[in-house]
Amino acid sequence: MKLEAKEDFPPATENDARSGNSVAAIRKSILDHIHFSQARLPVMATCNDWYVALAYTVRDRMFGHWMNVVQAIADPQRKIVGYLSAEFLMGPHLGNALINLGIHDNTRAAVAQLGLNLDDLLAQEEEPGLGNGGLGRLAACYMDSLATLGVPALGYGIRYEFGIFSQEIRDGRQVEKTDKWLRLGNPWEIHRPELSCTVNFGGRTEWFHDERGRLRIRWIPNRVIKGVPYDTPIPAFRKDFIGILRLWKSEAVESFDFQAFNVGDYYKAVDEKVVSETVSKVLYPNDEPEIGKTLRLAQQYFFVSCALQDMIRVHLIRGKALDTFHESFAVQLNDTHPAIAVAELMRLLVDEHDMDWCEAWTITRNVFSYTNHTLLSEALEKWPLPFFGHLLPRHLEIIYEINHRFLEEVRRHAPGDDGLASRLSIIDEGGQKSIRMAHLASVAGHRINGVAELHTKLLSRTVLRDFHAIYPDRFVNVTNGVTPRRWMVLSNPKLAGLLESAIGDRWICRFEEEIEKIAPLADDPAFRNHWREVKRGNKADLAGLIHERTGNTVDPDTLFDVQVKRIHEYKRQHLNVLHIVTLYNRIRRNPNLDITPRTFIFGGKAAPGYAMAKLIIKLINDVGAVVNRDPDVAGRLKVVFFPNFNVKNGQMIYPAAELSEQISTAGKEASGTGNMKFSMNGALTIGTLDGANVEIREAVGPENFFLFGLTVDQVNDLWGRGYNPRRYYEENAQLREAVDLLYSGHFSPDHQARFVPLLDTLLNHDPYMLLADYQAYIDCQDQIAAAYRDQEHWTRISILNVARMGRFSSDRSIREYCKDIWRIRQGV
Ligand code: B1N
Repeated sequence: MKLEAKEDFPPATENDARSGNSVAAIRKSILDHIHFSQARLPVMATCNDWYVALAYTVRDRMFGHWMNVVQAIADPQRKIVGYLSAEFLMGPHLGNALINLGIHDNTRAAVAQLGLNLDDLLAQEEEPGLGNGGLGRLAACYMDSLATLGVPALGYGIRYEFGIFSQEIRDGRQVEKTDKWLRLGNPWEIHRPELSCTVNFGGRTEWFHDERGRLRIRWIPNRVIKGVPYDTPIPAFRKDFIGILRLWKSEAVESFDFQAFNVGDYYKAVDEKVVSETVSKVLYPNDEPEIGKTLRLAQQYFFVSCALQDMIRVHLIRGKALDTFHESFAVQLNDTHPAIAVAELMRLLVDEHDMDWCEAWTITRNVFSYTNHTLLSEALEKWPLPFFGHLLPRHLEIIYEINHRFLEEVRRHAPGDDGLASRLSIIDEGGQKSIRMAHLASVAGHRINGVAELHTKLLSRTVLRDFHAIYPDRFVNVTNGVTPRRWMVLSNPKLAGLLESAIGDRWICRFEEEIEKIAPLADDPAFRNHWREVKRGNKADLAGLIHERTGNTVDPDTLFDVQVKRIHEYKRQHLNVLHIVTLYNRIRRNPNLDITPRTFIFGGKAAPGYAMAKLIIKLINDVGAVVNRDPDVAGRLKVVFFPNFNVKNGQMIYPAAELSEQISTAGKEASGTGNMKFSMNGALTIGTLDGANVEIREAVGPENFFLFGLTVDQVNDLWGRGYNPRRYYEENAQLREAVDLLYSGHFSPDHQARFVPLLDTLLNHDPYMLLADYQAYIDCQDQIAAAYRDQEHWTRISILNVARMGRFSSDRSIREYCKDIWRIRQGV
């Protein structure tokens, strides 16, 4: 089907009064929205009114592009990507849209003519924090790249009413505040009630005879809710194209209200509404799953069912029969959170659309592929059987059937190997029986991918080893990437300007081919000077923000050493603290010591129930409090904890960083993506051979990367030989001195034993091998301190880091997904 623009309805064009991009057109449009959308007199308009009017002005300019996407979605020749993710950490839309639409400068001018400052309006936007960290932000970068590469894409997720909590630091501790991001409305989304879906829960299944006399199964649920989609356009960079982010809100189904009203039970009706709306109420703030949380499974099933119903609707609108569904859609499972989609598509095809099981399975296998984001066993999703069957009785039966047929295939493949069958089974029979979602995703997916080379290799040797043994061809690697639009052009305009003056602006969407053209300039002293000026400016900006947010004064002429990411023991923020305490001890011993002055900047949220992570936050703040005010330190060391690390704050922090801390225990960080953002902004990396660090080091050159620490093999070896962390403590005076000072209560005079749980863990178990890596880390940091003193050399390395980051654009990642996984031709 081709949607023709009828003559009576000419499409809007660039020159339209409503969508023109001149300063005058933008100014007029803002004023129109103040009047027609906000119903305000300009003199009475609040900052938020102006922000909303501007947001609508910008949104208007995406609707023409939207129609192109509708055309592509309606075109049966074009495959659509359905990206299923429980999280989309988009970050603020306005600044990004101005950049991608190419109207930033004209908008700034238009806003100025209205007597306003664009930065104030940008600051007004509440960030949609619908994700925890890397996984959710990756989904956002991928939406940007899909649009920019012209691939028709629908991102499906949940419109959480409350996103990730906002973090305040009080008395050095994390305090969580609910994130009321929708309080003042959301001008970016289009509410589409006519596309609502219903979703069932609970109840039971029963056999029945259909009208043709065949014996079939139907699901009699005991609860029905409605999913209502809200669409947000994700603009391509300077192309007439967008991606659609379609997020579902849960609501009560009208019929339920009516039933209750009929018997006069008003309160029951209202209660029904409350319970139904709970499903999309709040994002789970953990970056690993909590087992057996009904609401979490309900959330997953809710958005996945809506998404699949929606895709089937689109497919049927294309005028095609369901047996070609896999030609219309490639569906990516962003980790196992949406893996229930496998059973749901089978249910929709077999139960609702009367398809034969084998045919439905072939389609399902063709449609889905699965991305794994973690090897941590505690993070692999499992649902206890009784509990799963209670919420989704029909899906439990379907999973049993999938598993039965799969295990038959396994037994044919390896007759008599019952161990293999039980290791591969979707049902974990050991102890409390449960469903292993990674197995469900791996049985169905025609491709399984890890997110960095090392991670994919470890995945096929450890958690999915048996799958790899029987289906080696399903495994592929797609190393993560990040979008240079948000993470360079938007967040680091000074650097983008310098790059543009040197090599033009093609690097913004042809990053892989173009960015390396700055490499020769590493040898140009004048260019290096400009480079340093850019970094110095960004550091001064961040210093201002740090002062505003924390009251700390930091010196932009010190080395900015930054670790921002979720707080987790495996990420080893406390190893960084051990380095700080070591330097502090050296200064205490010799107050005149000539050391490279550093500012240590930390940021990140701890899961509210993760006591050790919260203690690490307190540790950073307590150490900071003592070090920052010690007169002997004389400003040579500063430690700040930047509160509420999120996308908006990240955009200020990455551009100002000079040293990027990527110090996880080898084998624990699947990829990392912050490591890429830092390096693209000219920070050098201190890192272990973990996740994408390995590839970053290869790309920038080993001589331009500060490597330390045990490798994955060495870590495993050491566990095998018997790891005794206390030995490192006893044999290393510097380490002992640091640990002892922490034990002594020096940094926690109000509560001497505060850090004992953390320190005892290090000395007795040390599951992340901090003590084993301590000396190598300190030695590497000492080298860095020396290297920083040669600013010409440091700048050279910084330029080469940026020049060699071509591979780490999310455009490259998406090209690989298109080719190796989705089998999609690229669009416009
Ligand atoms: O996904 C990122 C990677 O760069 C990181 O290394 C990885 O840690 C991160 C359960 C997760 N893995 N697993 C999660 C998030 C939320 C949740 O409820 C697990 N996040 C990652 C992108 O590939």
